[in-house]
Amino acid sequence: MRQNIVAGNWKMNNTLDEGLKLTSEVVNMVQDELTNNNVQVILGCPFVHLTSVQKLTNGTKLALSAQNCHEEAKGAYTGEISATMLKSVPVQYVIIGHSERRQYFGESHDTLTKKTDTLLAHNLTPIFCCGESLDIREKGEHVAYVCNQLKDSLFHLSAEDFARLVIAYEPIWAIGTGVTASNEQAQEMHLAIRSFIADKYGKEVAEGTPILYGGSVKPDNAKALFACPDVDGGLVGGASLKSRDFVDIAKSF
Ligand code: G2H
Repeated sequence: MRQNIVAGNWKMNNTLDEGLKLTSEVVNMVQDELTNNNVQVILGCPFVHLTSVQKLTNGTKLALSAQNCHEEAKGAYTGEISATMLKSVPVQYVIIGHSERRQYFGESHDTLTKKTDTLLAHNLTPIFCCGESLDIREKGEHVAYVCNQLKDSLFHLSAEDFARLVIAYEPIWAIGTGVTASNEQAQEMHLAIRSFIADKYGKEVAEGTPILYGGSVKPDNAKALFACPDVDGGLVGGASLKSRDFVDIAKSF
C-alpha cells in the first residue's frame, strides 16, 4: 500500500517564534489524536526554521521538509542552501517545482532535473510539484501539459529512482484562491499521472508513487479529496498555518 501524506507548505510565513509555537501545537495534536498510522505528516518550513523545528519533531511521527534546494552540491552560490546542508539538519523531504518557484524564480525543467538528481543523490525525497494554469485547462490541454512537466524533468530517472519520488499535483488556478479542484477534476488528473508513470515505469512503480493534491485544501474538503482512489494526500499551504486545521486535514483519511 502506498504512503498517504499530508505535507504543510508554510511558504514565506511565520517568524521563528510563530513557527515553533505552530510546530508544538501540531506535535501535541498529532501525538494525541492521529491514530491512523498510514499517514505521514510533514512540516514544510522556511530554511531558517528547520533546525529549531527539527528539535521539536525529532522522535515524533512528524517529518520535515524544506521548500527549495540549490541544484549544486556546494560552492560559490551566495545565499543558497544545498542538499548536504538540508541532510545535516536532518530534513527528509524537499519541495521542488512549486508553481510559485517556476513563476517567480525561473525554475525550469532543466533546473528541476538537476535538483531531483542532487536530492536523490543525498537521500532526500523530492516532492515534485506540477500543475497547469487556468488558461491551459480551459483549452483542454491540462493532462498533456502536466504529463509533459513530468516527462521533461523526471523521465531520465531509472525506475528505481523514480520510485523514491512524491508527486504533488497543484492546479495553479486553485493555489491560495479558495477555489479547489472538484473531486472529479483531481481524480481525473491523478489517474492520468499514474497511468503516464505506468506507461514509462510499469504498474508497480506507478501504484507505489504517492500523488498529493495541492490547492486550497481545507478541513472541509480534504475528506472527499482524499477519498478519491488516486489522491494520496495533500500539499497544504494556507491551512497548514493553523494547527487545528492542519491536523484536521491529516485526520481526514
Ligand atoms: C498550493 C498550496 C500549497 P494553498 O500552493 O502548496 O497552497 O493550500 O494555500 O492553496
